[in-house]
Amino acid sequence: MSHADSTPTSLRQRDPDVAAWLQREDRRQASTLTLIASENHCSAAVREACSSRITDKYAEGYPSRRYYGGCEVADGLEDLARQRALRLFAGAEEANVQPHCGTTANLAALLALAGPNGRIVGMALKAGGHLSHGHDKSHTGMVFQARQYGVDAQGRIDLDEVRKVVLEHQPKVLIAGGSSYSRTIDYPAFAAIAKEVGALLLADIAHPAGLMAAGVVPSPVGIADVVTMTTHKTLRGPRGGMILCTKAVAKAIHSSVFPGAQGGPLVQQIAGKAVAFGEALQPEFRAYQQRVLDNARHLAACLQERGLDIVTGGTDNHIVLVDLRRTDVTGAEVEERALAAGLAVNKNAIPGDPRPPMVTSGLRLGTPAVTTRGFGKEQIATVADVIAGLVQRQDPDRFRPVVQGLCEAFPLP
Ligand code: DSN
Repeated sequence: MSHADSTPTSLRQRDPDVAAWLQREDRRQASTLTLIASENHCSAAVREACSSRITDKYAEGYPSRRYYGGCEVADGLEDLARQRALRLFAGAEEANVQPHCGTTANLAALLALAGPNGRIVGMALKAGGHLSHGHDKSHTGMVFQARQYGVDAQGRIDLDEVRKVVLEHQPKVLIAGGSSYSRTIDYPAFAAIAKEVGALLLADIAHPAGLMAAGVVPSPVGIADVVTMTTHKTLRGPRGGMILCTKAVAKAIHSSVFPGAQGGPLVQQIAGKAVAFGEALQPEFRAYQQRVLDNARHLAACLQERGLDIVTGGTDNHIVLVDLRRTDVTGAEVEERALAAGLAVNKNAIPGDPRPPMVTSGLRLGTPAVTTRGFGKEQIATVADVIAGLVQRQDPDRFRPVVQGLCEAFPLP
């Protein structure tokens, strides 16, 4: 028998340490309700594609223009993913499915559109934006001349302020989108502001991409010059990024992703994206996204009934941002207590937060993952009871059985 034949092939036999950690993660996810707005549970088919042998393949370049031989399968998968992406986001002219993540997608897109040291304007992280929209700790705040806009006292984007910042700064790129903004963004208004100064509009839809693909909330596709996103949040695909754009900027975008920002694409992730886009083209996906939205609205209403404040008073998407300032607990404390009860949530700055980012006065909740498990309004109301109890400093152990019961009744896909 050859050496290769006798080598154990299963991960458990070959590397019990790593296998044990991964098993532990399986158990953690199964016994935890994920209410982190940026997380979801992708299908077994997506996971199978991502763990396929094509992880071995180098495919620098683009389909039919690779720097390596043997890329015919990589070409087929990338073409399929791009075609499905363009069907899913009708109105987009070009798709690039290679970005490894949302931040890479944003950096590549901004370098393509603004160039090094170019001027950009985006929403401040503390107002609900994202690090990669020009925050000074992000390369986007170092490589570009960035200015930021905030939100008004109610937590909503103030288009007059956006216009004022844009007129003053004269950016090459205006960014619309965020990571903890729960209200509809007026993309036509953003496009009009960008047009006034000859800027291009970049819409970052990392969070609501799935809701937009399903048509349950308004989309910037067909309005913005470039749309960036991640594929693993509401879109429920594998971890990764994607860029949609007009033909006018496509050449610059593609060469900014490769060779500009990345080397070989993660073809196994592209295969997973193709699977996820195929799933998202099915009618069930629209029904799922409608439930995500309905559940988020119900969660906001239930929390308000239980005396909690919600930033902006509600939500138009999958995010519910709880304002804890009128309570005597911080975001960090509730995050820790929730975990003890079996809920994964994240502390989050709220607009005008007086506390530092590792403490915060807010809690960001999201419904994509629990909706994938099958939650409806009744289960969402139970979750609201648990969160309200934790904010009132009730013992987390008291809630563990009810959370465990929900986990068992609504298993992972
Ligand atoms: N990690 C993403 C989120 O949680 O929204 C942002 O990068």
